[in-house]
Amino acid sequence: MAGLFDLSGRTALVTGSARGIGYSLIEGLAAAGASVIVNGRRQEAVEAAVKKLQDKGYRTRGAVFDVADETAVAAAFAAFDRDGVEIGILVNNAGIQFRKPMVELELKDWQRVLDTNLTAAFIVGREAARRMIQRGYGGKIINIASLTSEAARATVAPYTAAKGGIRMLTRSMAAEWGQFDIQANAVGPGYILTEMNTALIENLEFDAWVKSSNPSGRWGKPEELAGTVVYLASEASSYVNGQVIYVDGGWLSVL
Ligand code: GCO
Repeated sequence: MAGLFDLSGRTALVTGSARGIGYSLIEGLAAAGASVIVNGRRQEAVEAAVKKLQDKGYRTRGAVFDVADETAVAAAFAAFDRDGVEIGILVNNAGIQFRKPMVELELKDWQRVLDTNLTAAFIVGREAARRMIQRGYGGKIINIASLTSEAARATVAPYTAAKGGIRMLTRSMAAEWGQFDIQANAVGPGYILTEMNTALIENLEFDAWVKSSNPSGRWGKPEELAGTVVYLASEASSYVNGQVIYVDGGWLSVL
C-alpha cells in the first residue's frame, strides 16, 4: 500500500510555491519522492525556496515566470522541453486575494484576481496537458480551490468567482482529459494560517468567527493540505476525477 503514494521518478510543478500553501505542498510532494519545480514571479524568493528544499536533500529546480502571462508560460514549458523535464504532476496553486466591496471595486483589480486565480490554471494546465497527452502515459492535475468555491463571503467577490470557476474548470479538465489517463481534481482549503490571511488572523472578531463556525474550532495549517495533494498526485487516486476535496476542518459540512 505504501508504494501507492510513492511519487519517485515523477516531476511536479507547483505554481506559486515559493511561500505559503504552495511551499507546503511542494515540500510534501518532494517528501513523497517527486522531483519538484518551484515557481514564482520573484527570482530571489524562488531561489530561496529551491535552496531550502535542496538543503533537505530534495531534487529541486526553480522556474521564474508569471503564470497569468501566456507567452511566459509557453517559454517556461519550452525550456522544460529543452531540458528533457517531463511534468507529470501539475499543481495550480498560484493565487492572490483582494478584499473590497464590489461597488468600490475597479475592473483592473477584478481582472487581476481572475487572471491569476483562474485563467492561469487554464493557461498552465493547457501547456501541461498538451505534453501529457503527447507522451501518452497520463498525468495528474491538481487545482487549488477554496471554501469560496462553494460559499461566498462579502468583500472577496473576484476571489470567490475565480475559485468557483476553478471548481468547474477542474470538471472540464476531467471531461476532456480523462480519456488520456489524466486525472484532474482540486483541493479546497478552509481558513489556513498563511501570509495571505494575516489581516484576518490578526482581526479578533474574524479569528473568533473562524473558530466558532468550524467543527475543528481552529484555523488549518498549510502542512495539513500536503497529504491530500500527495494522494491526488499518486496512483492511489487513479480512478478519482473531477472532484474537489475540501480540507476545511468540516466547515462546509455544518450549518
Ligand atoms: C478570505 C480568505 C479566504 C481564504 C480561503 C478560504 O478573505 O475570506 O482569504 O478566501 O483564504 O480561500 O477557503
